Amino acid sequence: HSTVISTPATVSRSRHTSTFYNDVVQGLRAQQKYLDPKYFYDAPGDVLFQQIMQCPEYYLTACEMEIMQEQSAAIAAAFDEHASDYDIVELGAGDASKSVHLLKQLLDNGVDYTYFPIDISGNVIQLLEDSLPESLPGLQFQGLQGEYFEMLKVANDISPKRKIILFMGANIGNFTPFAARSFCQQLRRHMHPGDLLLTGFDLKKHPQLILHAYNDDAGITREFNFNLLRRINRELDGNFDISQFEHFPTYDPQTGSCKSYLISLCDQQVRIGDNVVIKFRENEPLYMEISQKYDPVEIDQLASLGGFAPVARFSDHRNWFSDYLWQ
Ligand code: AVI
Repeated sequence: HSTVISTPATVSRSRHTSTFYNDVVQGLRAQQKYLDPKYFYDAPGDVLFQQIMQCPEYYLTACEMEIMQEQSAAIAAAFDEHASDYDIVELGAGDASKSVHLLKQLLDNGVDYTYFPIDISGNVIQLLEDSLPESLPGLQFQGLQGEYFEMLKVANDISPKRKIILFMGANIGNFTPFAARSFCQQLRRHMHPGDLLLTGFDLKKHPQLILHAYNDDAGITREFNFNLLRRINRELDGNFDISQFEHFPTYDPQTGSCKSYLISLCDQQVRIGDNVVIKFRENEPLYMEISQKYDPVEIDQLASLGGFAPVARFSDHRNWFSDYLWQ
């Protein structure tokens, strides 16, 4: 089983760009200004996120890497206990540097599966197409660029097998708890009986550790946030003056909500294209991202509200991060 299927399904650029424009304008015109963090991930944003994952303060990647490196055999065994004849679908695959350990374990076990990495970034899918044949010789895979549910349908059209869905890297934390619940419910509606979900959660821990992870000393997370303003300047003909905004990450240990804002440093006007002018007051926040932290009780509640039943949990040695297997 060494066929490589390598034509990515693409979403047309013009449609993508106009959705970007509409979302940006809607967010900036709102009473409480916000941007959708999914737009962080253009080519420069992908590079910055890679650098964040290397930051000593950003413990999440190391924790999940440890789980994948040391517990892939146990995870694969749990897959086989609860599913048979399956493919692997990864939502928000990124560079797949963590899942690659699990994928290798499954290959070593002789599991006959196709890997469907889904990512919003065409750039990421292209990188995977280039790197996977080398890092995992013999892997059957099909990169899918686009929105998760749309592309999950495509994967199900291509292969009738059961799907084990990977949603790792605390991506679920980029939804509010309310939105995470409706995401789980929606995802479950796109899944079939016998499908499984492996999803990563960053756990509540000392607030300072969490805040520091989103405020690294080298300032890469700050650049990551600024890059979205730069992207608006580049792609939507905006004129954000980055020097007039300050990166302001927060963490509330009670709710577990880690939120990032950009604070306007003065009264200013920002133009987007020819038709839109946005006014910022001095000290007005622009809400950029939530990275929600959970405790195990909240995770079990989310599973049951989303229509799932937890079947296994894999944690790093400090218990800072958990990957949960749900059915
Ligand atoms: C992708 N996601 C899980 C990251 C997080 O931790 O919320 C994105 C990120 N934002 C700032 N640093 C990392």
